[in-house]
Amino acid sequence: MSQAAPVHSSSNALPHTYRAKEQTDRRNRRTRRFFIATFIIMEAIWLYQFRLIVIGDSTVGKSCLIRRFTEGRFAQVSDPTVGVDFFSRLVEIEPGKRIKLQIWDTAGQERFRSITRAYYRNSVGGLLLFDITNRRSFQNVHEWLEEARSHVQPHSIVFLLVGHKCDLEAKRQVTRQEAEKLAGAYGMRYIETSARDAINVEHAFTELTRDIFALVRSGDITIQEGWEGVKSGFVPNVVHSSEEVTKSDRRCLC
Ligand SMILES: Nc1nc2c(ncn2[C@@H]2O[C@H](COP(=O)(O)OP(=O)(O)OP(=O)(O)O)[C@@H](O)[C@H]2O)c(=O)[nH]1
Ligand SMILES: [Mg+2]
Repeated sequence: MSQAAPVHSSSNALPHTYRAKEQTDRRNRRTRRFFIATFIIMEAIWLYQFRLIVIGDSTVGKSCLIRRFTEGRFAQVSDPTVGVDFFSRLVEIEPGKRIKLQIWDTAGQERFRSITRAYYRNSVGGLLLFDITNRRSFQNVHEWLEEARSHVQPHSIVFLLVGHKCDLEAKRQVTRQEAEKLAGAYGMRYIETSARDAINVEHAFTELTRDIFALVRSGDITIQEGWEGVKSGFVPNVVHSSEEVTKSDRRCLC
């Protein structure tokens, strides 16, 4: 009687080198998914999203300040902003507490005013810039504030007054004292910054974010349907792979 031929499972029947390659590919795919998922989680978790607006005369340095904050670089030559530009960055205001900032960079030129006006209403905070070497830009601060206040109704914006280009001390036309006095009269903080030398750039955005966060925490600013100023955080619930991150649901951490 002839002996039955041994039965191999299909995977056992595969040549050894092919099986090894398949295992390596599987492992690589798993590792890649893990890193993508981890990256997305790192990027995705924030407590709140705040919308900020940056205003002030043309050439005071709004775009350069925002670029220094979001991209970490300074461009000596900067084209005037046309209408509105959009930037975004996460900031950690306390260990483990991250806020996503949506920053609207507006054109200072008068001819774009009808466009930029539309962005006040959905902003919870803003930087009001003047150039410390340009007295006229300081005198126009009042006009900018009036413009913002009249278009933000029924909400209000938490502003920070910023004296920009503080690296140009020799050309200064506005003293720190008078700028602090004006800020005090408006109930704002005052900070001097330089995008060129990266002075106080992080500080300006972080302080403003902290001030808004304190108002949200105390209930003075609330999340409202149909208003983009403050949105609640995004936290993935269960994460096993990059695909599941995109499907995860949103919940408020307030
Ligand atoms: N020395 C110095 N120059 C700066 C600084 N920030 C901006 N500038 C210069 O100021 C000029 C205008 O900068 P922008 O950022 O384009 O000005 P802006 O306020 O966005 O102007 P608009 O878009 O027209 O409203 C550019 O030549 C910049 O190089 C700074 O911190 N120090
Ligand atoms: Mg600009």
